[in-house]
Amino acid sequence: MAHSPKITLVPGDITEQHVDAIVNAANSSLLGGGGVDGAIHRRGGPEILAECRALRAGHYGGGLPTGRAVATTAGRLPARWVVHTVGPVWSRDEDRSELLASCYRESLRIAAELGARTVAFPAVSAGVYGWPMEDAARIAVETVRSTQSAVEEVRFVLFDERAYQAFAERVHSS
Ligand code: AR6
Repeated sequence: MAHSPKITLVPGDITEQHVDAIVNAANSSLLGGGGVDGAIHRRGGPEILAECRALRAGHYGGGLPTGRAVATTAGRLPARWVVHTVGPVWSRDEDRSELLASCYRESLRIAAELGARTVAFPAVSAGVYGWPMEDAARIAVETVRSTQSAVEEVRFVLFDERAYQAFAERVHSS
C-alpha cells in the first residue's frame, strides 16, 4: 500500500539507528568522504566500500549522478542496507532544489524496491555541501510528504540542535 511515510525526528548519530535502510549523504565517487559518509564507512566496515567499488567498476563507472541513489549492504551497521545518494552543492546563483528533492524521492524509491519499511535520512547537502539548514529541512519534509511510498517511516536523524530545531519547526508548522 502506497501512502506518504510517517515522519519522525531523532537527535543523534545516524550510524546508531536500527532501521531497514540508512541513507548516506555521499559524493558521486561513492568512495567515501567526511561527515555522514565518513561515519558510515568507519562504523559499517570495509564491506560497504567493497560494494561501492564494485558499483564503480560496473554500472556506475562515471560515478553516481547528483540526485540519484544506489544501495549497498550496511556491513556492520544495525541496518540491512545503506542507500547512497548524492546531494547537490548549494549555489547562490542557481536553484538546485529539484536535485535535492530528487535525493529524497530516489532514496525512497530504491529503499521501497528492496522492501525497506523504515528509512533513516541525514540532512542531505546541509553539511560540507553548504545548503542552508532551514531550506534543507523544508525541501526534505515537503518532498517526503508529497511522495507515495511503501516505506512506512522516514526518520530524520539530526546531528546537532540547530538541525533538529529546523526540522522540528518544519514538521510542526504545517
Ligand atoms: N549522523 C547524522 N548526521 C550527521 C552525522 C552523523 N553521524 N555526521 C554529520 N551529520 P555532510 P553533505 C550531519 O557534510 O553536506 C562528505 O564528505 C551534518 O552535521 O555529511 O551532503 C561526502 O563524501 C549535516 O547536518 O553531507 C560528500 O563529499 C548533515 O549530516 C559531502 O560530504 C550532512 O552533512 C556531502 O556533503
